[in-house]
Amino acid sequence: MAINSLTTAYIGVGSNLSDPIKQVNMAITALKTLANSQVTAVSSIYGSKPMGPQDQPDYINAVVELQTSLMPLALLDALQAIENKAGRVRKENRWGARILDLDILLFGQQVIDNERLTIPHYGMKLREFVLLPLAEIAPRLCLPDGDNIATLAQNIPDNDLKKLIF
Ligand code: A4P
Ligand code: MG
Repeated sequence: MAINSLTTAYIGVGSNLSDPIKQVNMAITALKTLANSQVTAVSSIYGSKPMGPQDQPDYINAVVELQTSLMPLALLDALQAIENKAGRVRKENRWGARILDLDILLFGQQVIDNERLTIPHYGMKLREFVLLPLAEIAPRLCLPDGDNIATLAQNIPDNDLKKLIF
């Protein structure tokens, strides 16, 4: 890949602690100032039921599209720095409550599987709170395996996902 070439990446944003709408908006603002990157689309803000343990608050979710010349691991480092700045404490409990979670859903059409990164994100096809916001901003997008986002979004139960802020 040529140096400085831009890749379109999609970031899943989620929060269910410490004023989640504020956390998601602050994360979107932070993404807008990310080095070597430009935000080109932001979904509506959605309210979603927790996937995983049910004894936790509902989530706020959104998806952001950006053009970036960062390499995937540099993008992950930058996202984790934003999570840490928001006060995220990493806990052992899988799928438990969190102040801010930033997942790289897609990085162009690249398929990546190493110790730190699995792209496409392993759960994205099964999550209404990822597919519906993603279909909102990129309906014609296809995954590296050829699946179309709009079709995946049409076929997933919405699990009471609600658009809160357009
Ligand atoms: N990692 C690997 N691939 C990626 C990727 N594509 N993007 C690694 C980001 N990180 C990736 O992440 C653990 C490690 O995953 C990172 O160090 C990175 O190297 P983490 O953010 O510390 O852990 P996590 O997010 O708690 O783990 P996990 O299992 O990925 O959680 P999920 O799958 O993100 O689920 N319900 C609703 N309604 N909405 C939500 O947003 N989120 C979760 C978290 C549970 N339930 C939810 C929601
Ligand atoms: Mg995560």
